[in-house]
Amino acid sequence: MWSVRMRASKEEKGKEKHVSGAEGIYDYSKIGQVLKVFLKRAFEHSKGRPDKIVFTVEEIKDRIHTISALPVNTILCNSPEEAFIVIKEKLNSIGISDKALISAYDVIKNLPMRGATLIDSMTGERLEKDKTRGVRVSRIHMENDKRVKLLKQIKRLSTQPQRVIEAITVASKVASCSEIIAELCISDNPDYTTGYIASRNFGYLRITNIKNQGEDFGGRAFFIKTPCNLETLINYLERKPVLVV
Ligand code: PML
Repeated sequence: MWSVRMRASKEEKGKEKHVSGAEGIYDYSKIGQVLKVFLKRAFEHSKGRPDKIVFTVEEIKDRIHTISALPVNTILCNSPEEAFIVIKEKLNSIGISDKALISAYDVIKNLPMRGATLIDSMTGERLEKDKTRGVRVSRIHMENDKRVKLLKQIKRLSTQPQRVIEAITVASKVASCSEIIAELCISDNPDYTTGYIASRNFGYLRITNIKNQGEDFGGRAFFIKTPCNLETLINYLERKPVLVV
């Protein structure tokens, strides 16, 4: 099997700005077809035309772990303020401190990164070594039958079901780590205002109006139970192939 990944970006004010990305795990015979789909996607993204597209096609040599997809639910909120109250209540109830939540929001709002920040769930301290890159969850794929089932469930709930499927795939891998208590995600797409919190306790909870239309901040924070072996955790998130079923 092969990991196929695409990352599209454009230069803005001298900085490389992320436009879109895609990835999956495929049989050798599907690689050409997948590359075409990913290329089309890179050029048709609402965030504009990229000026750089990087493809990685890499043979998977490790065993592929199979994990279950998190169950999906939606909480309707009318504003980011209301969303924050719901998120705080849910995260506090599983042991994440206010300090940690505030620290996560601060990074997501003010320090744009491609990857996720790792936040100590008690002290709020940032734990990732590379604070400009963050941690990137990779080598993931949702099994086709599961994808089709979930698409049926969410197609009336989201204008962008594909985005939701990809987010559930990421969140399921993240939630499969015992060192991570929960995740908070806000899309960096200015037109997409639904975010989520996810954990093994309450599954994948979509939160509407987590930010206002037009705001272009966004990112992911993983709340970590310390002490933990960060190197092993990051290696699993970034490098271990996982199939979500
Ligand atoms: C992103 O990739 O932009 C984050 C996606 C968040 C999806 C939230 C949802 O609608 O379930």
